[in-house]
Amino acid sequence: MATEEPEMNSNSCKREEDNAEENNQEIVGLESYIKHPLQNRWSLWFFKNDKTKTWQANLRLISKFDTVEDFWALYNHIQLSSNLMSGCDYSLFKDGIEPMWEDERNKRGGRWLITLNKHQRRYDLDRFWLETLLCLIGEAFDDHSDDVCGAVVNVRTKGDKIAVWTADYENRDAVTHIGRVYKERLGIPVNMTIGYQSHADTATKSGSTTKNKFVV
Ligand code: MGP
Repeated sequence: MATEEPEMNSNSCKREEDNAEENNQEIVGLESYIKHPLQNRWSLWFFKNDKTKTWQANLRLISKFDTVEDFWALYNHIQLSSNLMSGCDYSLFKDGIEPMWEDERNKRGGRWLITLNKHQRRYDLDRFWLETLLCLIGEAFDDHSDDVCGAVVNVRTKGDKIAVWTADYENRDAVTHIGRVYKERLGIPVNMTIGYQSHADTATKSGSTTKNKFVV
């Protein structure tokens, strides 16, 4: 009996090995066709400035995605921001949030704004926007990623803009953490500051600038 035990064990080990091998094959098999899920579903919007229409009527939903693969399929299918006509925007927002100040999830919020000079369209616009998209879909802001609503790129002759929109300008910790991480991810030098403005201030501004609630 005592001699049978190791044999039984080695048999059962063998069987476990076989199972593990089969399971591994199964995992490798599944890996190759299951898409990699994102934490959130995202909507990509496009804005084209048709002056005969209202601002809201110029806004169009392009598509939604919730996997890494579908993100790249969409990204590779559409024009780079630098190829868009002036006056156009892309917006990427969490599913269910419309890319406008009025949305319930935006109306108490604000944005970290990156203003680009004219030379930066050529060198920075597309890589900054892609990095912004990756920050969003990759939930780069740790515990504060829930405060992120979306991001917008405005293509404008006077200078392009990119912004990350957050839910509540009173959430100081979330806003400043998001700003610090975002600035670092874009590789903006420490001696250059970026500002955060509330949508309420932006929507009611009278001059060309809106006062910053925070800077990093
Ligand atoms: P814009 O497109 O964000 O910036 O806002 P742009 O074109 O650089 O203009 P500037 O004013 O920042 O120099 C342009 C205009 O679009 C605003 O003045 C609003 O009339 C309208 N608009 C922009 N946004 C983001 C909204 C919004 O969320 N809701 C509504 N109702 N109008 C908006």
